[in-house]
Amino acid sequence: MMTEPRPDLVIYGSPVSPFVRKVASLCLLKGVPHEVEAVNVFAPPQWFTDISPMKRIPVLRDRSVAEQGTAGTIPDSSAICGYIEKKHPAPALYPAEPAAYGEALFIEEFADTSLAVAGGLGIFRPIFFAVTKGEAPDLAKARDAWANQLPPIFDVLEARLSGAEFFAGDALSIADITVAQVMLQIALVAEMPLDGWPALARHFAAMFARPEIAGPYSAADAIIRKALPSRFDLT
Ligand SMILES: N[C@@H](CCC(=O)N[C@@H](CS)C(=O)NCC(=O)O)C(=O)O
Repeated sequence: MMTEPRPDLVIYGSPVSPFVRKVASLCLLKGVPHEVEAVNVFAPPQWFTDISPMKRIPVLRDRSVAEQGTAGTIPDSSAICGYIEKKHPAPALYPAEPAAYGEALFIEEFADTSLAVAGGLGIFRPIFFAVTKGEAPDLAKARDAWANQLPPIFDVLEARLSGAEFFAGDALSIADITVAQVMLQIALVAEMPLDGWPALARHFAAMFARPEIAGPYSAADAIIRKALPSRFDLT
């Protein structure tokens, strides 16, 4: 029987992390072979602590550089995606034009920080972490985040899309991938009515229709649905 060669790129983490899924989507869109190797970031083995200075997932290993130790490893999804773009330039997932490039990096950062804090710490964790501990989900906290923290963030995204299909440079980029995977962190545990943000709603649906976005999300969904069969209505 033929076996697939071992891919050079290993993403350490879990598809439950939006930042792991962001890197996986970038690899899929570029057709770059990769694998996701499970690491529990809340009880990490020593070898992982050694390569993750911020104690976070994901960390990338490029086995073509080194198979162990710090050499050949890169922490942080943004650094990882920049590395993969340089190593596998086609198809380009960062705009070439300077202003569009700057906008793409800003939207990536905005999604990684503001959106991820509101959606991850405000909604995903109070629901899912509670359920995995056998506690009742903190729906009051999640509802407050949905009602008060997310709308100003969605307003920024809606305004910067300004009706376009993509966030930067009229083409799919790291900005679209990141926004989609971080928004999907909310969708793992809650309904996502985006009626007040039509361009963002269209963008979200179009991104989810892509197998390179939906595939990593399905891997997370399979894990979440075991503990939480259905999603909550936060309205
Ligand atoms: N800016 C980092 C964020 C990574 C991050 O926050 N990962 C979370 C999982 S989604 C984590 O590892 N958290 C561990 C912790 O909070 O202790 C990136 O883009 O990679």
